[in-house]
Amino acid sequence: MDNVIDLRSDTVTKPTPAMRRAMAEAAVGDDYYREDPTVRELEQTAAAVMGKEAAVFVASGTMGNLVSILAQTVPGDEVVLESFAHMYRYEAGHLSAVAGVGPNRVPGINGTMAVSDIERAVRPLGVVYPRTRLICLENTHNAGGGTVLTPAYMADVAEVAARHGLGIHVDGARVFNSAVAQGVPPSELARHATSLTFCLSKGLCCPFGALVLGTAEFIDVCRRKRQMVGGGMRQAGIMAAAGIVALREMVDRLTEDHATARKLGSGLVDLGLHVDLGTVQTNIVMADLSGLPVGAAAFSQLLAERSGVLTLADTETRLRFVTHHGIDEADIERALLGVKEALRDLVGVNTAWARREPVEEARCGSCSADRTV
Ligand code: TLP
Repeated sequence: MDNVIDLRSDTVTKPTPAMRRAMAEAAVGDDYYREDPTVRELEQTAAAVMGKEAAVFVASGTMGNLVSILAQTVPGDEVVLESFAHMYRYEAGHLSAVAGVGPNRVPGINGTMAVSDIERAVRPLGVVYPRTRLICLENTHNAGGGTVLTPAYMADVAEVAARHGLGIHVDGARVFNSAVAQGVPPSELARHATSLTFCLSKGLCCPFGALVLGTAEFIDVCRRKRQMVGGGMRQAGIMAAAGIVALREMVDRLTEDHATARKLGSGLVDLGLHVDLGTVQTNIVMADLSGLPVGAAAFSQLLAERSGVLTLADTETRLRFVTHHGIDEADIERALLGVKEALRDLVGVNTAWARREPVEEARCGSCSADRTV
C-alpha cells in the first residue's frame, strides 16, 4: 500500500542525507587496533555529551545492556529492575541465558518503581542469598509509554544504591527524548549511572548502533565483554559517522516528535480511546483498547489493512504508537482518520464502548503489560 504511516517504532527511521554523506566520506581503520578515527571521535563525543570518562560503540541497545551487565556481575548475582523493563521483557532473556544473572522484578507505575520498593528488593547479606549487584533503570521507559525518570528520582535511587554498595545501570535507549522533554542536559540523567547505554538507531535516525558509557576502567572491561559476545568491529567508522551527525543534528528536533505524539494522544482521546495523556511525555502513545470487540493485535491489523497505519500491539489490549522523524502533523491527521474509520467498521456509530472506565490494570500502565486482561 502506498503512503504507509509507520508508527510501529522510531527504529524505522532512515539515515538522513547528511548521515549518508558522512558515512560515504568517513575516515576508517581497524577498530580492533583502536585505529578507526571516526569510531574514536564518536566515542569521545558521546562521553563528553554524557559527562562520562569513556564510551564504547556497540551494535545495539541490547548488546550495550548485556555488555554493561556482564561487566558488573558474575553468574548468580541479581539485578533489581522494573517488572516490564525492556532488558527483562524484550532482550531474549540474556540476563539469565548469557549473564547468568537473576532479574529481581519490582512493579512500577508507568515504569517508575517506588524507591522504598527498590530498597526492599535488595537482598540481605548472607550465604544463602543471591548478591544484589545493580539497580537497572529505563529512561525513557518503553512499556510505561515513553515516560521519563527525573534527575531528582535518579538521585533518590542513587542514595539507595550507595547505602547498599550497588551500581546503577541506565538503559537509556531513548535518554535524549527524556532529556529534551525535561529540558535538562543528558549528562544530568547519566550523573548517577555507573553504566549507561543509549541508542543511535531510534529517534536519532542512525542505521545502526548504541554506546555504553562509564569510567575509563569500566569501559575497558566492556570492550572485553563486547569481544566475548562477538561484537568486535573493524572499519566501523562507516557507521560511527552517522552517529556523530546524530549527536550534532538530531537531538534538539526530538521535541517535534513529542509534539506529534501529544497531538496523536489527544486525537485518540477525542475518538473515545483511553489514553492516559499524563504518560505522553515523549514520543510514545499507548492506547488501551479494552472495551472494543477485538484485541490490540486484530485492531492493529485492521488499521494497517484499511488505512496503511502501522502500529504495534504491546499487549493483548494495548496499542503502541511511536512518532519520529518521518512523521509530521499531516501524517497524524491521516492516522487519526484511519483510527476513526477502523472504529466505525468495528462498532459503527455505537460509542457505548468508549464510555467504559479503563480497567484497573490498564490505569497503572506498565503494570498491565503482558497480562491477559
Ligand atoms: N526497543 C524496540 C524493540 O523493543 C522492538 C522498540 O521498538 O521500542 N531498551 C529499550 C528501552 C528499547 O526500547 C529498546 C528497543 C532496546 C533497549 C534495545 O535496543 P536495540 O533494538 O538497539 O537492541
